[in-house]
Amino acid sequence: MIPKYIEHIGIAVKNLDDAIVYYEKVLGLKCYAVEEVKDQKVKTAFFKVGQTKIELLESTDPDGPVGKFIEKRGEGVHHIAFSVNNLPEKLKEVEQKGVQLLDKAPKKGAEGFDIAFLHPKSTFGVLTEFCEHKE
Ligand code: CMX
Repeated sequence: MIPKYIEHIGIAVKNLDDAIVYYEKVLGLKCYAVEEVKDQKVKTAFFKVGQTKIELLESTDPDGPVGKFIEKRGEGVHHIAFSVNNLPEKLKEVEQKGVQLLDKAPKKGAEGFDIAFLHPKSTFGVLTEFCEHKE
């Protein structure tokens, strides 16, 4: 079970447009995509930093995962996403090692990735995503 690299870091923000200004005007990164992921109740904005991306997440529903996160913990780092090969197999493997899965099977995420989350209570407080891009 070796993740290939950190695919992205998800950051919960109250307002996508305000946060994009910071990443573009202060850090000098370029927002190359904005996409709504209805299934996850978020609107996302992406920036490339080398091989890794920053994914900004604005909630589209106060009862969605990011809406609840901001209500409870405020803005900030929401999750870390590892790129993996053979996602269904990797999920089985970590489950056998005692990790609680939030998704037993992959779902469709932003940018056409297959994604699945591991519960932060089994991963030392870090909501962890595995993702796989099928060419
Ligand atoms: N990182 C770390 N801990 C988190 C967390 C996060 N992102 N979100 C919630 N928690 C903690 C809570 O603080 C809480 O801790 P305490 O019990 O110590 O208070 C615990 O996890 C359980 O939280 P909860 O409020 O009872 O449960 P929620 O209903 O908020 O659900 C979670 C939390 C992680 C199970 C849910 O957010 C989830 O299923 N997330 C996966 C999907 C997701 O996050 N999608 C958005 C991003 C999609 C994308 O990138 O496209």
